[in-house]
Amino acid sequence: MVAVESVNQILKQALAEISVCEDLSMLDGLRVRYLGKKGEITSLSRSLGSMEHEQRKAFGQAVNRAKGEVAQAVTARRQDLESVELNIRLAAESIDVTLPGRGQQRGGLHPVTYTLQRMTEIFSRLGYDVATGPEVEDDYYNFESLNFPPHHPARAMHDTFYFGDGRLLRTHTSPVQIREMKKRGAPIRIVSPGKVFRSDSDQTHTPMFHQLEGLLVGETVSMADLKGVLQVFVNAFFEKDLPMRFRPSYFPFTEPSAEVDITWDRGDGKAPGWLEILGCGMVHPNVLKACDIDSEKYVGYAFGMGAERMAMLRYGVSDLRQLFENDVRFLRQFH
Ligand code: 2NL
Repeated sequence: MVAVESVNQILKQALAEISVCEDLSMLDGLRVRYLGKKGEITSLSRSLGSMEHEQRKAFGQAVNRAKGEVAQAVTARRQDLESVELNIRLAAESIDVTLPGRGQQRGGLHPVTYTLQRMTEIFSRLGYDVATGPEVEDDYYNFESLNFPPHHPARAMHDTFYFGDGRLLRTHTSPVQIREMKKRGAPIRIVSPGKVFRSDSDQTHTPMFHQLEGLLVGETVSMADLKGVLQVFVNAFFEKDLPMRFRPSYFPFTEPSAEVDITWDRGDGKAPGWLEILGCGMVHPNVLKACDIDSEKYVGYAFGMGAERMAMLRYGVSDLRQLFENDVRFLRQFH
């Protein structure tokens, strides 16, 4: 029975190796080593021919049992290893659907942009067309056509940025309205929002700011119409009835000219004071003439106001510089 003992010995050895095998390709190597064509157990069958009947029967049974047990052990081990591998993959690829999302930041426009849009829209609803034009202008469109005499001190009021070649950065959006009057003639009703530039920089002035100008030219236009329209605008913009007053002023391009104040409660307990918010007047006949509009037949009013000032009043911003720092913690509040 020595032969059967050796089969059991190989079987024991095979089962031991299979039980500790840790990977699938090694396991297949073991299968080939024991059960393959030239495998250790397969080879045992070859010695059957030389055996006596009784011994052969016992040996054959032992070999067959060994083959069966090894095959079964390999299959069982393979299933174990495959399930371990699958669990590792499932753990690695799992998605925790309860985790919070990454979120999406919402963008928005600058408060001055919202304000300029709001100002423009109010006049749009009143029937004004919206006109825009170049930020780089020349002396004619920025000054001469607007009745600024050459070398007149009023030009100094505007602290102009010059390029040195005759071009300049517009100091107001009036040039846009000059271009529109020349193009379309009278009657006309427009507003021109946009960036303007003045070489001026301190706590209350920035070298670039935004403005909305308005212009209406017709056959029967009066200062009373101007006052009415501005009162409607102010009430719409601030969403309440605000007392207004007109103070005489001077601009080269309007005559008469006025500055407009509203009453404003600063919220400091003191009585509300007057606060200047815009300049306006009746278009000077020389300006109409420069635009080839008959100044005997037509009259007009015009006004201009700064958007930063209006934004500060609307949103309660106390320092102009906050509008230019672009600190997102500040800007986010206006979305
Ligand atoms: C202010 C004052 C003003 C105008 C702008 C204007 C335009 C044309 C003709 C006549 Cl084409 N006038 N614009 C008139 C009066 C005042 O602006 O303080 N702006 C911030």
